[in-house]
Amino acid sequence: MSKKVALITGITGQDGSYLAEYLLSKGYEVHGIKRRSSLFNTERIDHLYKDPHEEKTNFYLHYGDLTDSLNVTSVIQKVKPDEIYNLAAQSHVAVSFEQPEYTAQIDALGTLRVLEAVRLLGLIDKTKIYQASTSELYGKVQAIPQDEKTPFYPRSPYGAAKIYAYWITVNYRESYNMFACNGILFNHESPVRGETFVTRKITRGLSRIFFGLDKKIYLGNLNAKRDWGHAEDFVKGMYLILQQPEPDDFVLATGKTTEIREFVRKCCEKLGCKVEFTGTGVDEKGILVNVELEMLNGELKKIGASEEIIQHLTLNIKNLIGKPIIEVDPRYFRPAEVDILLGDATKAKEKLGWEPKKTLDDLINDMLKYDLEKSYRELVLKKCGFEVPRSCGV
Ligand code: NDP
Ligand code: GDR
Repeated sequence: MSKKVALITGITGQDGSYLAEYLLSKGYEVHGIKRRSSLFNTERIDHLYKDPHEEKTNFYLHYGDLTDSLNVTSVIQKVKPDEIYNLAAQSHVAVSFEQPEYTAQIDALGTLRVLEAVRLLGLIDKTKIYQASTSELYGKVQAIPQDEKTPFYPRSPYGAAKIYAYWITVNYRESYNMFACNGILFNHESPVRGETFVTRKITRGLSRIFFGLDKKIYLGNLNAKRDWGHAEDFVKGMYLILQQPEPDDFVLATGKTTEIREFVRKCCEKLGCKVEFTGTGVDEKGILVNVELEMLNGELKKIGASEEIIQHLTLNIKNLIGKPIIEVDPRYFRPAEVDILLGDATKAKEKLGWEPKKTLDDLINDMLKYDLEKSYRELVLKKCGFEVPRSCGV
């Protein structure tokens, strides 16, 4: 049997990189669309690349952009994929308030361009399409928990663009008999989550603070609650959605929700530290009130941190007792907020046999291990006289 061919838009993003790795492990030939940029933007997938001059590869990249219909059509014509995973998006909710039109161009019309290309190229009977829909569609939630039947009420230009993408996917399925499906995915994170999303901002920020590289993390709304899973589990669900006999839409979620404040507390506990929140609204602060060195040691060993990291942290963290390490900055408040998301993935469990394997604890362990190692490397460079500048993107 010839190998299956997949095309992933957004392959350089968090989900694209996990999905590419997963499909390659299943023997797929994987093609991805990457944007031209003035600096390399393939850090998350570099480990998958093989120089075709030197060895055989199943992994190919094509320049492209979802704003460019001709380009989308010509890549699909060249690749003739069995499966398209449309993951490309301006995916940051807060940024969508600053760039609403651009967000609609990619997240709404970009999806239309993919669907229409498949139709115009006569690939309807060959190519299955996965659309990256989102729990942001529920926005101002109409029921708790949310499942496939819960009405949508988006609260951002991102959510509004994604609702168009959701319905145009359903419409192409019903109008043209296309195998086009929505995965309505609740938040999922990983060590390679973008650094401006709240979980990564916290694990990265705490790691830098605990090595003495930063003093504080500035956050927005600490009251929001999210249903956080691990990207590694969620991309397996995307794959399963396209392996069903009939096209359909599925919620993927963990069924547990956690407040932002609680996520901070949990991360600190993993490092033997206790954080107490005092004040309200913009005056709220998270103060590091206690460190249990034995616990710090034990927890770090559990997550697999190296001896050097444990030694450095043991020395540093004591100096932080009594210091405010979290502060609220209203700059991160959104014009409209999604207060709570909590998904019910019963349909995915029953029909796809999909269930998340990694817990929130596992997720935090993975993220902290990665970020502690990254911060330690930065500290070592600093000690050798090489300053590592802070990114201005955060
Ligand atoms: P990321 O932001 O990490 O990745 C987005 C990808 O889209 C990147 O590869 C990015 O390229 C690419 N992209 C952005 N704009 C364009 C464009 N104009 N043309 C082509 N490619 C573009 O997102 P995630 O991996 O977290 O999410 C994947 C998808 O799933 C997105 O559609 C997101 O909206 C959706 N989603 C995500 C959830 C989550 O919790 N992660 C939950 C539910 C839905 P570059 O690297 O060059 O910026
Ligand atoms: P979200 O993720 O908006 O749910 O979208 P994000 O991590 O950006 O925000 C989650 C919640 O945390 C609050 N928050 C902050 N958020 C950010 N980014 N930075 C902060 O400093 C901060 N402080 C508090 C937010 O207000 C929000 O309530 C993600 C994206 O991956 C989308 O593409 C995807 O569709 C949804 O998840 C499901």
